[in-house]
Amino acid sequence: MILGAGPAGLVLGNLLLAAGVDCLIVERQSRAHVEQRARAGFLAANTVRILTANGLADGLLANGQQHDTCAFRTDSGEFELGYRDLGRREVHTVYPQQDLVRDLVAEFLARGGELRFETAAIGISGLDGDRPEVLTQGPDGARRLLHGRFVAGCDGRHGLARTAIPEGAARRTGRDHGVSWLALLAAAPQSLAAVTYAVHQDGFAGHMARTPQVTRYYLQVEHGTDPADWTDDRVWDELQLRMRTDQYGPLHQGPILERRVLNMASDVLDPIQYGRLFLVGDAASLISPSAAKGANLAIMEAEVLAQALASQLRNGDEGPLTRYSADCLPRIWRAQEFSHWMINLLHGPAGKDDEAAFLRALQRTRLENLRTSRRHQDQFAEQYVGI
Ligand code: RFL
Repeated sequence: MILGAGPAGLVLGNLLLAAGVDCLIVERQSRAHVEQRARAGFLAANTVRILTANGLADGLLANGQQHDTCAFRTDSGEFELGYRDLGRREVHTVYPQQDLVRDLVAEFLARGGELRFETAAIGISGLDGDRPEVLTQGPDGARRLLHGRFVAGCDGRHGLARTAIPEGAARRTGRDHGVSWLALLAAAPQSLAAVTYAVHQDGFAGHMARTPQVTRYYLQVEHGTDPADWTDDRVWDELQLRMRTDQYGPLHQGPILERRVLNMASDVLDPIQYGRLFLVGDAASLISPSAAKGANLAIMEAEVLAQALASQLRNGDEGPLTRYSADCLPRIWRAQEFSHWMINLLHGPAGKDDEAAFLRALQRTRLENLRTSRRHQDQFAEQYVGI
């Protein structure tokens, strides 16, 4: 039983079907909702490898764009980091998450999988035994009790699965980074060839390609900001200021299609399994979008869990399932460490006091290291484009 039809649940479901393991996905939202929910866009090479090896990459190979460079704009100028120039073979593939979800839903159904939309998991029990149960509520309000051998909690950060682990059986550590981003989707083509991170005294601004017609932008805003306060004109004025368009040329402008405030927060559960329950993706570990790792981690964990479940169900080998958490956590922590480093790279604290000035000087030094030192650039590229 798989809870959630995001990247984690859909990749897991597709891989299980390919391995001859029966599974059922329940998803709280409608099909239209999950197929239109715009989130991630940057897929790592390892993610593309998993999707390609499992026949799930036709859409992204046909329509994704390859990106091999990112750029930084600071008070002291602009610099680019080309990962290929830094000796990396890997690139990012830019493919909107909602398009990937649409492809994965279609493939899961084409493989004969059962996917119940508008059906929420509302209770999980029996995780200590060998026949766990999930209570669901469907669109007609009817409740059904599902039985299975295992439960995969792929239901994201606000899902039910992580709350089903009994008190004391897993430790949650986490941090609110004290920073918020206004996440914007603009109906405008990308203005810059590369992902661009602008570090400005008024706050961070980011430019990221999505599709030929749509570009994602981010603006650092105060905690508690109401997105409705940010009119299209205000958004474009602020983007132009922070992206320093007077120095580097204008941005292609268009209507803002979506604006939402993200509070940058991260957490990790340890372990990410309990009895017959296994957590995957955001349900296991929430990661701030500062380094674009969340969907990638979700897909890599789904691969590990699919292989472990197949070993258990087909060969009776419990080892990989027992090790699931230990196998996934080092990669989760490497991604968390890099995302946290990126947060410190992109955001200096506001304010005039000595501590704020000290932290801003450290931030400038980090950026300067990245601009001038090949060793820093190599390390950045390794973590940015790979996991
Ligand atoms: P999801 O995608 O949240 O899917 C969970 C699904 O579970 C459903 N659900 C339930 N279903 C049944 N019963 C219940 N009780 C349920 N409760 C919840 C939900 O409706 C949902 O469909 O989790 P998953 O699969 O773990 O995938 C995680 C990714 O979605 C997430 O990490 C990324 O979007 C993060 N992220 C990015 N990641 C990248 O790798 N690269 C990026 O470029 C990137 N950019 C981003 C991002 C996240 C963003 N936001 C909005 C947080 C950009 C943004 C703006």
